[in-house]
Amino acid sequence: MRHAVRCCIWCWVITATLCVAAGAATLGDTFVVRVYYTSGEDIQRLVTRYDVHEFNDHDERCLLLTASTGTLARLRAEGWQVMIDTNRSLEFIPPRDVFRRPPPASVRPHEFYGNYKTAQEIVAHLHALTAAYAHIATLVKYGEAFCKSTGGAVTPGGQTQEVHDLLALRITATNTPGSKPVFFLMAAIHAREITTPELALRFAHWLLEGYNTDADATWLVNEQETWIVPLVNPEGHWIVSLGTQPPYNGNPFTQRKNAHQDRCTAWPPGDWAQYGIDLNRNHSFLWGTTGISTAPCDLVYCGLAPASEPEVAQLQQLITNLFPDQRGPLITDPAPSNTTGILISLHSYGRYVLWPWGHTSAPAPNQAGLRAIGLKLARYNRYRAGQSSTMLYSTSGDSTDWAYGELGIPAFTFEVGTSFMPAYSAIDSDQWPTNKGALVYAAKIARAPYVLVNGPDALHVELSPTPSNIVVVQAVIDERGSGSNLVAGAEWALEPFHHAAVETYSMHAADGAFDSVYEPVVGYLDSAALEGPYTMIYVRGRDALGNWGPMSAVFAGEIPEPAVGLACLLGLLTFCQRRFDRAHDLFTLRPGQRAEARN
Ligand code: 0X9
Ligand code: ZN
Repeated sequence: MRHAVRCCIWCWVITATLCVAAGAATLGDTFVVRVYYTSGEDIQRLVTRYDVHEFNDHDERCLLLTASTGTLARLRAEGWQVMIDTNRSLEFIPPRDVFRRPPPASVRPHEFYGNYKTAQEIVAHLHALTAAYAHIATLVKYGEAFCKSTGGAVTPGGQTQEVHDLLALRITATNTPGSKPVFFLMAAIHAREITTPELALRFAHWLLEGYNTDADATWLVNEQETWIVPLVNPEGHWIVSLGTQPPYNGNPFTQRKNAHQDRCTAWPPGDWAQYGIDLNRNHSFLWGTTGISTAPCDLVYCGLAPASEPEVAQLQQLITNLFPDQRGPLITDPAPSNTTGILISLHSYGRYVLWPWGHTSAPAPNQAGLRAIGLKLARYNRYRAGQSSTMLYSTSGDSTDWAYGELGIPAFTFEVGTSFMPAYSAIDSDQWPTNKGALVYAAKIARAPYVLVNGPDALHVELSPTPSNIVVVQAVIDERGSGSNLVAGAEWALEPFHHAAVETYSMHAADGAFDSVYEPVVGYLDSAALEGPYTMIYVRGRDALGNWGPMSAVFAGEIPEPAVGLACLLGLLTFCQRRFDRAHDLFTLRPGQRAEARN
């Protein structure tokens, strides 16, 4: 009964929406449909046979699928309860006049579907970045994609497949010695998830342009290595953009897999059948065990063998070279709490943060740590967070199960956005601002993710001048996303806290007592200390359990002019007069040397 009512409401909503939408856009022959399930087996059946989106409505108990009219008929014939989701269908199929117009010959050839970069353009962009930032960025060829490594190919439509190297951008200041923690960011293992390479490139820009202008970007480049693979599946990306080119002149093709024509001749790539191997089912950890298909045209075809595809084999090799193996051989072995390094694989869509295991609903041996990090990342992007198998569906051979299962790397899938191919403007209006904080946070905890996630964040680090030679260091220590214990302390230093023999200086609660989960803190330093080789001030906070969180920094030169500084100072002085007085007693200031705390 409840169902019948819901059905009628749906019919009404669909009809009404269709009428309202008629002026703006019309549905084509591809829809986004809701398919209702009753059991976990239903989910797995749908996932392995249809083009299921990264969406699982646990309340309504339905999945979203892309379906052509033929697929729709087939679903219904198989007895599934299916509803067309009109709004999502319209979103999925953009207005013809905007995107389906054949590009005039004068249009920049390296963009498609608005301003999305073609594979060639992404390669050119990477070369340009490494040329402009040669002191901190290098482009690493870590292999060749399938068609390049096998001598090329022609599509069933007669076009010569564009072939590609596999490229990674390594960002680090090479003049800081020693082995460094690694943050590995990969994107577009699924070709049609075309906002993800753009997000990876925006993170690269943030680091490179921020070097020497943003204090946090600067220490991340100095102290760590960031590896960015914006196009894990470059030849698949070329197929996607081919849909917008002559003779097709339509929407991008929804190619998900690589360009390996393994016993499938389906063309053009559809939601129901396309050639290629699903690279996110091809990794060698428990390959081929669940959530896969062995039919070559299926969307989740796992290939003939573990890591059979060079895109996967070479990626696994690259990651293995960068990270130590930190997990034992047994499926139940946890990685140690001081595990170093972190990996994020960007997918679309659904607004999820997901962690291993993906192959089983059993918790991973590091479930508590993975969950703590996942929830923290989701605090930044406000996505829903959960174990990938239970939040969505089970898969095997995905990148994050491999990275965690094989090497113990805390590895996360982000499902960004609300459709595969939104208007290009959605990247800068939504996806990048939404995810930037989460990516920066992941980078900041890369040294010891399971440890640092337990401590509070250090936010809003600022310096203010005083009438004397004392500079006030201010910050906010925020424990709310890290276990919500009380903040119990904070400290600043002129070097990163992990440096040997670093001198650290205590900070005080601005309101006089550490008695909250969110504490503005202040410290004091001798401005003479800033005339030395030190260019940044680092701050970190500690909770009542003794957990230190990741550090944040400010440039020593970022002391506001007195006019602004005085305004700040007036507020500060009334706020923490007693602390300020006490500070004079606590510090011995020696011109030209660093301030030393006596406590
Ligand atoms: O199915 C996938 O490979 C990922 N979703 S997508 O829609 N982008 O294709 C999800 C991988 C996460 N793992 C599990 N859900 N087990
Ligand atoms: Zn994906």
